[in-house]
Amino acid sequence: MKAFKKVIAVIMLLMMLATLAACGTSSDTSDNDSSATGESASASAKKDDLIYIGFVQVGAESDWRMANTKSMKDTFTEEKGYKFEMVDAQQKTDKQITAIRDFIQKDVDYIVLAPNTEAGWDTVLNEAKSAGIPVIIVDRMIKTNDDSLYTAWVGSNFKQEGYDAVTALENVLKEKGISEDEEINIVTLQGTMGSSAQIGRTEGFAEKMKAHKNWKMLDRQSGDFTQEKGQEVMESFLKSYPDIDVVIAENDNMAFGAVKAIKAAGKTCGPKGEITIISFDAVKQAFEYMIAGDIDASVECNPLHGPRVEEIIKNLEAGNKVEKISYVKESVFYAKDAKDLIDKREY
Ligand code: GYE
Repeated sequence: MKAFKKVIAVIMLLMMLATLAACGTSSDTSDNDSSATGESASASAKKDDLIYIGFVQVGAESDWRMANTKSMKDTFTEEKGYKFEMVDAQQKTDKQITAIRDFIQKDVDYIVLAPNTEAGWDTVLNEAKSAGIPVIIVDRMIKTNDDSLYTAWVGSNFKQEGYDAVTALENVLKEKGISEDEEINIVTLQGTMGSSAQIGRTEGFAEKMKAHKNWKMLDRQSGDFTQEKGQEVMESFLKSYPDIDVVIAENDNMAFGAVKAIKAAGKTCGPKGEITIISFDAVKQAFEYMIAGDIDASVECNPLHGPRVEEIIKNLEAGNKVEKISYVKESVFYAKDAKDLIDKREY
């Protein structure tokens, strides 16, 4: 793709120069004009050497997202040969679709898409395909029947993370000495509805919790992956349900909001508290909350995708085949280990 574009660019440049040379012979100001043209031609040739990447980001809703944006920006620098442009879609799928169309207009070399929600991508990705622009999907996934609409995807196995949250809760309850006959009342703060991270975590948790007859899901509502909304939803849960034992927060930031709501309601949480909190992401601040004794465990979700996407692009540039789907390896962290691990956390 890149090579083809370069050939076109060189042909166009040669045609331009030929036209200008022809003009130059019949113009009085030929010297000035041709030297000026020579300069801008070499400058644009240099710019053409950069690999132009259009990154369509979800938003800035969480610590995870900020770390993800930083990883992309730190990776795709001009020194390393990239022209990088990012659109923050403020958690709006339609803004992302518009951003893709803009990048097609700008004729970028690659579109990197972190889709907000899974549905509705076929039309715009077909447009990218017709324009010959490869699309690399990162983090969340899209739902499509046409695999040719994207070149590769890299991200987390969100369903596995849901399973891991069940294991984490089993371990925490055991640690707290709670038996399998006690009824455990659970509420879930869900992520953005229709996003892969929400769907996988909700489904994974629901599937594995069936093994525990004493676990009861009282309610599930979306806090849209933000601290503010997480807090709001938790406040309403606390009003509706006086006997919550466990909060599953589908990301750390909503868990931070939940901690605030729980404390404001005069209740306690964490390893020594009344309400157990299990969250997802395991960002650095979650380790601080675990050390403070407010969160019990966090299921890791790694946001450092910049180098992974770069690897894919380098391979494509070299004409190598790339993996269509690659998952990142992740684990679970518990409050009791947080102090020893916090300094090693990269995000
Ligand atoms: O868990 C959350 C963020 O898609 C994995 O999005 C990502 C999720 C992450 O807002 O914090």
